[in-house]
Amino acid sequence: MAALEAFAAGQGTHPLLALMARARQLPMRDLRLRHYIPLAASLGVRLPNPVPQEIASALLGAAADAGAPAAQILAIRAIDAMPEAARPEGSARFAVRRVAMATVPSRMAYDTTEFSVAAGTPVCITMSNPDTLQHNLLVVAPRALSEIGIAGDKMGETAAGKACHFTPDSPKVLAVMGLVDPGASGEVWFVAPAKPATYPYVCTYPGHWRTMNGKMKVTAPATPQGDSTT
Ligand SMILES: [Cu+2]
Repeated sequence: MAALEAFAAGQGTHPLLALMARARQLPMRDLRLRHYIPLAASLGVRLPNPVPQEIASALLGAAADAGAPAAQILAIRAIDAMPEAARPEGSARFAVRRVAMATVPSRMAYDTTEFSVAAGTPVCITMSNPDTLQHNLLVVAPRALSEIGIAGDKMGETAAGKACHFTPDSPKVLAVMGLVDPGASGEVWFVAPAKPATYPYVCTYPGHWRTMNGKMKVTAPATPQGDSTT
């Protein structure tokens, strides 16, 4: 965080804008495999209140830009972290859908096996882990449950597997919650896909996927609200 602030000062910009510029350059693969945890930690960046116009415009632009998913999530989280009254005008459409779930002790399962969300909605899944084992949660492409589950199994309980949180290097992995220790909780932020379908979520810790999975049903986009032009 100190390095980020120093970098931003050198660029003559706010740390959040510097961070978004860096995030914009991250390929999706980096987002899946390496950078999701540092990005989450970066949310300690404090915004002035009221938010200067320059930052508000940058946030709204990035929040709508699915072409740069790391910067998009960063912007959505920054908006979400603001007090509601301080959020930039036009940010209501980035309201976050929160899904809270838990692991079921000794059952190799999530307590929530299905939820629905409208296409394009920002989602935050939190998972508490009262079990005695580590677990993770990956959101994957339609019909990719067994392919990704088997890829996780093949990593085995190795140091290399743990280092990447048992995240298979596949474009079918859409969002990653890293390993969550016993007694801890984790979270993952992503934007629900634009295409309505059933997207499985799964724990890829070797041996878990067959019972530890669920379905995210993405429905047609909600009709815009509060838009007087339609
Ligand atoms: Cu598991």
